Amino acid sequence: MTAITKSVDLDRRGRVAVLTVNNPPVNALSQHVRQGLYEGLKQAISDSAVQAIVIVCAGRTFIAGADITEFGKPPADPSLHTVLDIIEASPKPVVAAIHGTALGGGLEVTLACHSRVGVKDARFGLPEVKLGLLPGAGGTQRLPRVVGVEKALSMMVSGDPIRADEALKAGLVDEIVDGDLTAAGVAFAEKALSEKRPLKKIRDLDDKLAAVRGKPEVFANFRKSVARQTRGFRAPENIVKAVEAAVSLPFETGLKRERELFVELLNSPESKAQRYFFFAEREAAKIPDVPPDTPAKEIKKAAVIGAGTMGGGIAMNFANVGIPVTVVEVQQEALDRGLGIVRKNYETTASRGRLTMADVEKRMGLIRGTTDFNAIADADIVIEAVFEEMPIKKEVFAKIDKIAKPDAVLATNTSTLDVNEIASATSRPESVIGTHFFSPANVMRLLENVRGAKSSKTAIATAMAVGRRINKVPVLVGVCYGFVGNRMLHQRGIQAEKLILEGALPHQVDRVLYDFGFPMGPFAMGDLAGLDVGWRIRKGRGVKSPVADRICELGRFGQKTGAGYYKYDEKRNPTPDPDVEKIIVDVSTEMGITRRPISDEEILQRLLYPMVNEGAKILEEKMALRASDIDVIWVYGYGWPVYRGGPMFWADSIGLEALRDTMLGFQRKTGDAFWTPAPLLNRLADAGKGFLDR
Ligand code: 3H9
Repeated sequence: MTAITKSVDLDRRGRVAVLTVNNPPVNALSQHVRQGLYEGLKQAISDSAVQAIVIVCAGRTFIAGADITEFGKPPADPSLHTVLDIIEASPKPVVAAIHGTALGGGLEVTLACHSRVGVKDARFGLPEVKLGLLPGAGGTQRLPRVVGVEKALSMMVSGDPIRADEALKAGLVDEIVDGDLTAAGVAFAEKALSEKRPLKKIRDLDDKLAAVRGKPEVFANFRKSVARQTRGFRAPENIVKAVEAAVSLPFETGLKRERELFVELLNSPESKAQRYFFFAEREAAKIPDVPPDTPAKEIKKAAVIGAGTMGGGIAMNFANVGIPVTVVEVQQEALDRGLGIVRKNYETTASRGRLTMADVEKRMGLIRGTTDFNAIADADIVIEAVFEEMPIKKEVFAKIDKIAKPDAVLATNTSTLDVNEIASATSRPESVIGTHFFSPANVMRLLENVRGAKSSKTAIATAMAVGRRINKVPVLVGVCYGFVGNRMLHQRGIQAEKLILEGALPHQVDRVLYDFGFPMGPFAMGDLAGLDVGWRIRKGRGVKSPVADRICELGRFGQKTGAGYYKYDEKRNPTPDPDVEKIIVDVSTEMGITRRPISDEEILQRLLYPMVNEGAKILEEKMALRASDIDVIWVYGYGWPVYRGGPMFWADSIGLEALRDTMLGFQRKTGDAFWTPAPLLNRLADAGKGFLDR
């Protein structure tokens, strides 16, 4: 065995050379990997004793793509293109032997090879779109030649990998193998040699492209089918353009076009934000004082207290990953209703073809409903999801304390209450932690794990691990009103209300946020969630919100009553309502406010800058570990467009000085202390720094 570089070895098995990449954790194509592959191939090609070459990877996966940390730095030779050229031009067959995930540049390496074999649980994908990029090493030109234009478009625009059986069917792999992968790759190469198979270069294939040549409607239909989910993103359109080039241009010219489109994306703000977010998401898993080796409790059984909308949704998360879960309710009727909704949710998913009825039954079989509180006794984690009222929560926790296993993690799904006070109702506050799920809890990816003053490291490690296990993105936050997400949302809400009183209308405010990239604005969101919830809370607290209160007094609770801030037709399509406009104008008049036209720019600044300012306070109070955690919360919990990174990244891209000065301008105009910049914002603005380079 010869070490070509620190990450690539060359070995020989009879007449077959084996190049092994070993660049943990995911065998990304760092410079030394490219160098190793290039030099290794050169040696193997010039070695007369070698007749075929196998490329295989050590560790947990095949090459998972280009090394993302190299983007934005000066390019270092050899380029990936140079490596692919030498593979494809090799006079000796090159076979890729694949396990784990062949992703991005990794899959592109295999597409330059003459054959591909993979183990049965391997996955194949071009996920560059998730980084705001396109496959820039021939992927947009080669993949359609193998799997056809429509499949290639769908793989590249979704970025989702396909399984080995699907890859085999699509012609993306030649054979599924088992046993020792290197041996299987060598055996395949031997077979190719003994059968004297001609070298198959994907660049020479044309039949799948010819099938759509002169049919622009294929692309038009595809664009239409993805328009909604790709709104605001730049990469999907460039991917489609690159595939159009594959169909209409010779291979080499197509590659050049791919390059242009790739470079355009690489330099785009959208891709910079998405690449930042890739690492932000992974960073959120890291907690400085709870290192990865902290023992986490293995969750074999879970229990959820409360079968309401949240409780049912939380239980589904466990059942979805095969963890038995007990749901406890006080009344049989409420339990039946809650579990009935869970079943209906699963059946709806099945009716859309995303689950089989057997899956539905299997999952329902993992959810056990009971009115007997003692049934939580064998649960490794107990999650309370009852009414958001402190006395009730404390009563429930006192009860849990008496029954739950001594080492169980006790979690509360509170969204507003003090986790420390809840924990004080137990004899083991170290086992208590907040797990703030977002509605619908079975769908939304965000999980705010709330660290109480006494939460143990094991409780934290367990909440983070179980969050990942149930396919959430857990982010650790501290105890404060609204935690991180809702605390910032509240600031936005205050301004939304002021804006409509000063002269804007709900649909203008909503449109500005929709155009920014949110799925909807605050008024449409209120109508969706139900305006009665906030109304009831306000009445309980003796707080007023003149416009919202008047709308609710008319029985307009939002979508469910066919009217709220908007009117809805039977398909729940909204239209602005003159009656609401009249209410708003009346309230303005009663309050002595002279309405004025408000620009979209002012609306955006007044909605989002206060969120950033609150984010600065949250950071200073250490309620979030880092600015990027806040961004993760906003992207996964509130639909902040990922191509704008998140509020803190976005603020940095505007410049904190400009942002702060705009806030001061609003303060001068209104005299409102609301606009006082947070001390951290001031300090960073003065120092010319951003939240992310603190
Ligand atoms: C591309 O290929 C462009 C080309 O078309 C051509 C250009 C010319 N680079 O996710 P994990 C790190 S674009 C550098 O927790 P998992 C990651 O940050 C690329 N680092 O593991 C983390 O570090 P840390 C196309 C990378 O098992 C550690 O590895 N490819 C890269 O849950 C473990 O990651 C992609 O977009 C990378 N490419 O999931 C694939 N990938 O431990 C991106 C990961 O310090 N990667 N790291 O926090 C993934 O989707 C997942 O990492 C993967 C493993 C599925 C592979």
